[in-house]
Amino acid sequence: MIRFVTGNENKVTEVSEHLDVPVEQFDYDYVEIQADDITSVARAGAAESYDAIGDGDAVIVEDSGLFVHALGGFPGPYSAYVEETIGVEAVARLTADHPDRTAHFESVVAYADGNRIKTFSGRVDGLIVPPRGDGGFGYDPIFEVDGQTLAERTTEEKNELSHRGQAVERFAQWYRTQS
Ligand code: ITT
Repeated sequence: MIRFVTGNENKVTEVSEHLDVPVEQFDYDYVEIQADDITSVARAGAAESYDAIGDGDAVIVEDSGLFVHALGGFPGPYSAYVEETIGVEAVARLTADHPDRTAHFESVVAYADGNRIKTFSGRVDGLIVPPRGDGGFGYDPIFEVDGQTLAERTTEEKNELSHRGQAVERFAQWYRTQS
């Protein structure tokens, strides 16, 4: 059993489909520190969650963000805040007339067990487009890879190429060597 500290059920679905161990969602709202890189955010979140829950069981957290190249990497670590405030369609409109519509998603899974914190990252590159598709969550409808947005793919298809799929796969490979 892996304890995944997150308030985002979509993340739990994706991670559960990817791992061959059961995943338990733990809804603890850790502080997301202000940092330019999501690795620091994930590390701090895993350490805080492990200490706050306090029963000695290992935890993972996952932090992710969308980095739009024409906008200097915005919204990056602030992706959740920007989604909540202006919404994903507004982010697509910001680059609609820009010659460079490239962007990438990053994901970092951080594992903490009291002795150590380990991080595993993933990245997928794509293009910002007007929204298409009704699968996935968050920025999926405006992020296109190989002609399809992530919202036009099934969870399994998304996991095969996504930032989170890669980070979780790297975590899973390491985790299997631990028991
Ligand atoms: P936590 O409780 O795990 O923090 P969260 O939804 O707040 O859940 P983050 O802080 O990692 O997650 O914020 C990530 C933001 O990027 C948020 O707006 C997501 O909707 C978006 N995002 C992350 N991964 C995504 C993906 O695979 N597809 C689309 N949007 C994604």
